[in-house]
Amino acid sequence: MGLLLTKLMAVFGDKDHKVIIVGLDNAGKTTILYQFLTKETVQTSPTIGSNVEEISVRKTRFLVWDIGGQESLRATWNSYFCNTEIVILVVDSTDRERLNVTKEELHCMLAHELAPPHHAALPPPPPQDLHEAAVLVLANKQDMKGSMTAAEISRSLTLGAITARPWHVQACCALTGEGLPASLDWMRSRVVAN
Ligand SMILES: Nc1nc2c(ncn2[C@@H]2O[C@H](COP(=O)(O)OP(=O)(O)OP(=O)(O)O)[C@@H](O)[C@H]2O)c(=O)[nH]1
Ligand SMILES: [Mg+2]
Repeated sequence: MGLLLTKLMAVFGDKDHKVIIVGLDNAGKTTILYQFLTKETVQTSPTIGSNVEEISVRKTRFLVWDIGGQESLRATWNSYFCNTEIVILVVDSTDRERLNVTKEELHCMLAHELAPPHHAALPPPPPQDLHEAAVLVLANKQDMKGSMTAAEISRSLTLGAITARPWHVQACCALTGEGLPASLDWMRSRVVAN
């Protein structure tokens, strides 16, 4: 009943759905955030901290957090997990050398558990981890020669091992926006009743 109500509220557009965008530095996260928002390519610099924007997809509103991916910032990702419905993992499809690091970050993130403090007299607080989040992997930079395909990335990240939640891989190019409308459609399909 709770889930049905959530989905109905999403149809009528009165709830923001929280999304976080993670991935290694230089993957294209900020470029994707602003392509989602403006359908244009923006000049970016490495993100220190995060950017947040509200994106509407046919009356469904997403509050999208783009988090810096430099090594020193990755330990802060878990402070954004609370109430997240969708995790977007952006991969630079030309960065074969660091795909293993991305894989470790992904599986570590999904296994993260943090029991929030709970007072017996109060209703349970919202989950602080990603147990209820769906995962969208964006195989970005498909315009670059020699980029890995979405299927290769899916295999290398062992996405098949994720059985407890919905996940999807989408090839894209943040410079042209190719693949991003399909990504937004998938995100919307996760939070809105069909
Ligand atoms: N060729 C190509 N370049 C891209 C694409 N997407 C992003 N870039 C470039 O990759 C570089 C890094 O992009 P950002 O969006 O700043 O990367 P980020 O993931 O936000 O990086 P951090 O903020 O450091 O975590 C920029 O020079 C972008 O123009 C793409 O699809 N193709
Ligand atoms: Mg950035």
